Amino acid sequence: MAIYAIGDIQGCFAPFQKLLRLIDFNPGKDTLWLTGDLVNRGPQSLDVLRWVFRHQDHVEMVLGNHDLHLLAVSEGFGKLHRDDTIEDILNAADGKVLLDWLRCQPLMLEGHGYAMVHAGLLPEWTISKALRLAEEVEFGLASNRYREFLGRLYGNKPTRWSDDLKGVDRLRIIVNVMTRMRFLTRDGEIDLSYKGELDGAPANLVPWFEAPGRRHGGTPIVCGHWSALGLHLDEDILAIDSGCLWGGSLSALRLDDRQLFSLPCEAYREVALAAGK
Ligand SMILES: [Mn+2]
Repeated sequence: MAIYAIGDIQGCFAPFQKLLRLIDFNPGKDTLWLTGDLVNRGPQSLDVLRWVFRHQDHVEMVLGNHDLHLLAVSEGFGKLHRDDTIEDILNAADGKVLLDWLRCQPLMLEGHGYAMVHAGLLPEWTISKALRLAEEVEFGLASNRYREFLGRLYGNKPTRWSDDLKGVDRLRIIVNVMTRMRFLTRDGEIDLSYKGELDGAPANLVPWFEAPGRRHGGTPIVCGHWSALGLHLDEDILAIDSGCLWGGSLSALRLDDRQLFSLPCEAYREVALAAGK
């Protein structure tokens, strides 16, 4: 019995299945933790979503920005981008069932001595506070007013957390931190513009997990979202989006002993796209 955390799959169904064979995943015994962004940009988003739905008793996941984008677009908010690959989900006969299930997945979770979130946490949030804030969003998404929430999801503001924030501003900043953030400015403002590597980042930016005054230490955080960062495994931060979609690799980290399993996905995207998948 083992727990494997797997980074952003983004519709790369074939490498995902190959990775499951590599780790000899046994759904009767093992559990998968998925860092979110199950869908989009890759060629087989619908297959990934169907697989995870079918194996939901053996999978725990957190929502990523692409998952939320899919939900928003499915309700008529936001718009499809040129390189989005989620239309087949929107058109599928079982699409509504899949999307209703996806909408009720958490934004953050904790267990077995670890926490997991798609992008990151603000330094001033403890793990228990962050879990409570995630619940506020989860409640909104699971309630019958979820369309109202999805319709006002997009936007980069507010850029600074305050306990006094209310309403949609409060929910939007929680979502932006947990599903989109990579950097903070040195004075603590959320920066959503720079998405590149650590080397070459503007001097006024600091990665969220190195921001001063962090109050969420002690519980290692599993996250994804930042393929340009690559694998970043240290005591407290386990960032495992190794860029499968971009010809990098898809990674599984066995949480019990931190054994890493990585599958090179070189040129996977080109091959899959050429095959019309
Ligand atoms: Mn993401």
